[in-house]
This record gives sequence, C-alpha cells and structure tokens, in this order.
Amino acid sequence: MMDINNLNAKFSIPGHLSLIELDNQIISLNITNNFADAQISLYGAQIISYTPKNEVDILWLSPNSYFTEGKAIRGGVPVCFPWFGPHPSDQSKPQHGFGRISNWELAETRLTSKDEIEVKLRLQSSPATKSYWPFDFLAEMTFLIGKTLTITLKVTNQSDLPFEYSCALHNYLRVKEIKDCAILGLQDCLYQEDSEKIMHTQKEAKLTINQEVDRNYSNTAGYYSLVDPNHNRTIRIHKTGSLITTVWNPGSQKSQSLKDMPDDGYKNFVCIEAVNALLNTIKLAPGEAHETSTKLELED
Ligand code: TA6
Repeated sequence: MMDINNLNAKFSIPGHLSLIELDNQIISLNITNNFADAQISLYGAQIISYTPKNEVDILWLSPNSYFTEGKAIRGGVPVCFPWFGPHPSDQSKPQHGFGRISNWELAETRLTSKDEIEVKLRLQSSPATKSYWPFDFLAEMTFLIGKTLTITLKVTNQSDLPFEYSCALHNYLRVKEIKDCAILGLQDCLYQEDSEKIMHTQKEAKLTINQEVDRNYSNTAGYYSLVDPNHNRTIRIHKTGSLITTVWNPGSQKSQSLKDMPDDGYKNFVCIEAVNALLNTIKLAPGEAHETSTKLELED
C-alpha cells in the first residue's frame, strides 16, 4: 500500500478530504463538507463515523473497538463479504467473511457537482483472498457523503465459473437509549430469529428492543425508520439490491461477553442491515455483477 504522503498527494481534496494514519498503520480518510463530517477506514472499507452538521453521529463506534489487522472494527458499517455470519462449512474461517478484515485499495476520491464527497475503494481477489474463497472477483465500495450517506458494495465475478456469495452492510446506528426507540416499517413481515428455521410474522407496527434481538426479515426491499426520541430524530434506512433486512442488538448479556464492546454498549446502538443471505444469496455468472446499497438519511 502507498505511504500516507503519496496517498495524500494523489487523493486528498483540499478543505474536504485528507488521509491520516491511526494506530497500527490503519489508514483513515477524514472527510468534511457543508453537509457532514465522516471517517472511513481503508482497513475493512469501513465508514466509522458520519455526522451531519449540527447533529450527533449517526453511526455508533465502540470505544473498546480493536484497530488491529485480523480483527473487525466494532461499529460504523462493517462490510460482510463473501459470506454473512459463520462460514457455511468451515468454522475456522472468519465470521462475516474477509471483507471487513482486509486492506482495501483507495481507487478514487471526488467532489461532486453537488458538493458531496464520493470515495471508491476496491478489493481485488488475491492469493490471500483465495485462501478463504477460491474465486476471482472485484469488490468495490462506494461512499457518497452529503445530506444523506449512501454506501454501495458492488461485486463482479471475474472467474470463468459462476459463484454464489452472501453479504451485508452491517449498519451500527447510534441511539441515546435503545429502550426508548422504535423501528417502523416491518409490520406483517416474515422473519427468522437468529439461526432458527421457524418463520414468524411481526404483527406490531413498531419493533421495540428490550432484550437481545437478532432477526432476519425476508422480502424486505423498502425503507425502514429508526425513531430515537432522545436524540429528537428519525433515521431512515433505504436499501437497494437487498431482500433481507437484519435487525440486531446484543442485549445486556451478550454486550458483556463481547471484549470490544462496553458492558452497557447495547444501549447506544441498533443494527439495521442491508443483507443478501439465507434464501437470498447472490449468484453471479462469469462477468456478472451485483450492487447492494444502503442509504441513511435524517427525516426532516
Ligand atoms: O447482525 C447479525 C449478526 O450476524 C448477529 O448474529 C451478530 O453475530 C452480529 O452479526 C455481530 O457479529 P460480529 O461478528 O460483528 O460480532
């Protein structure tokens, strides 16, 4: 990877985007424009902060997060690729795939005509990725930072064989106190709880969270709202190219078991994720591509 000075020479945008080195040689892009401030780690292609002007950060980042190669950063929007959850057949392979524990290459930075900042990162298959997953692929992450935040994972099959993958944009959305919040838009939707096979139907208009929740909602291609009265805001989560929406909060017990999360960390976030997994994995023929995208916006 280029050194920080060369990266800045090539990609910085004066007054809007610069690159800095965090602990353990992890490189971060610091972004500011008229709409928001943001921070993106090249390691994991993970946005770890998105703070609209005069607002509290929309994303939650654990104060206990690791920032070391081989470990996932806890918070922001982890990129789960090319599998979601545990590896289907080999438990020795990393949970949620290798995308979030890989160093992605910075490909492009741009100030758009609307004063948004666009950042493109890419991960090209390599002997390292093939040690986990034997296919040739190109994965590209695009971030559009403006009045809203749009994140897109594009995967292209560069193999001469078809392949199947699952993925997620694993949004950690910051809230002041989870028990006071509500998630709207999932009424009458079918969901599985964690790895259960049984399908349930959510009857309530509002999903409230008072214990661990780990739900994979199927046939959910719309948008969902997270109402956070204590921050006096509603965050809308839009998705494209994803039919599964996962809602996860670890609850108190699991929060205490996770070393990279404060014991009461569960109170300050909920994950509402754009997912392709379970019965909705993505199958690509040679040369085909698929885009999974999520857009976060504050309701006016
Ligand atoms: O959000 C869905 C999920 O698969 C949950 O089951 C939980 O494991 C969460 O991801 C966090 O996974 P992580 O590997 O980041 O601790």
